[in-house]
Amino acid sequence: MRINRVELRHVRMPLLSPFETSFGRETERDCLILRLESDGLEGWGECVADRSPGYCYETVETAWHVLADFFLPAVLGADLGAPGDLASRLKPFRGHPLARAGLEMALWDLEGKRAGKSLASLLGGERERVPVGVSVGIQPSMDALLRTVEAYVEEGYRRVKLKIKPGRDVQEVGAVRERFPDLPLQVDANSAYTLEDWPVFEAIDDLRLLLIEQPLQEDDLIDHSRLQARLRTDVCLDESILSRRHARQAIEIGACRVINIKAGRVGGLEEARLIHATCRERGIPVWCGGMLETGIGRASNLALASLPGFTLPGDISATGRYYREDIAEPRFTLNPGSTISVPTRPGLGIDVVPEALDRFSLRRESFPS
Ligand code: NPQ
Ligand code: MG
Repeated sequence: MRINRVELRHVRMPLLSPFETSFGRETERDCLILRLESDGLEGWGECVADRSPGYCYETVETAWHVLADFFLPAVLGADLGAPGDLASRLKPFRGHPLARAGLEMALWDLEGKRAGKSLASLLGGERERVPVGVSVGIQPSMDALLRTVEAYVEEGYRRVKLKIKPGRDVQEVGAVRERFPDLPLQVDANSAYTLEDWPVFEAIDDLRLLLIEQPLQEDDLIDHSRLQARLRTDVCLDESILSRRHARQAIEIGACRVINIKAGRVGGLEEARLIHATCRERGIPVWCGGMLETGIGRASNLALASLPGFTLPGDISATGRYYREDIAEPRFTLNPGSTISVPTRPGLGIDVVPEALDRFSLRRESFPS
């Protein structure tokens, strides 16, 4: 597979409603979209870096820089093997997993189109539909929170994740649990707590949650293992797990009993698949996280979540959860039973809508120019 040309775009899409987490409140979602050309085929990729380094240190600007100046020159004109071999080609470069993963996604799309196989089948997926849930941001009031959760439950979501932060936790989650006694419920702190906050965890531990996601700092497996030892509720790691080694070590020291897998965070689908295998061998359930993806990244998430070890519902909501208009078709909708169907056409199995993509593009550049 020889890459003849790459087009890079900075895209900004308005969110249907603001999304607030422990690291901030967003009304628009930025990302980078890559279009690769290889022997008359095009491959699409999404780099899930955001405008600000809130979820992780990368931003659309750092990803643009690293792709334009280092990663793209390393692949342009070269004869590439399988998409998973990108790692060896990018070996001279450190870090920037979101930028890596965006490029790798486009290679997987190309590979699927070349082979006439869906991304799910290339990765070893086994499910036609995957169970999904919805991630609910921090709301302006208790009333708004209960109404928002109720609306998603009425829409058919059967697993709800609540974002929490210090001061907006026990009362909020307790009220949702009281109102929806049997709803599969989980929380995500995005690293906002320390072990000093033990009383919060002790209270939350009584609320029959599916899991508590990333309560402590991302570089702190040790305190996560101390916390997990004191909790009945499963700790799930997100930001802390950047590679299969992190996954293995976190499991070995009891830092978590569940892992959230995001291809972006771990540098691509190949590493995601390896983490899935590591967890499966050890009986650790995994689920597919979300980064407010466009239809391109959402299609990739659905393919990944079709692998057999993804036994918990993913943060892969319907397109309409986030966007009025998307840059790819068809839109993803919720099936009865809180599932979304995995694309079956070759590659990612979606079509990018050029007019929509142009309208949301703030900047574009072709390589080689
Ligand atoms: C998480 N995702 O699991 C992330 C957090 C996240 C669906 O909860 C812009 C605005 C980009 C908010 C990327 C979900 C974001 C964002 C990630 C939130 O931790
Ligand atoms: Mg998370």
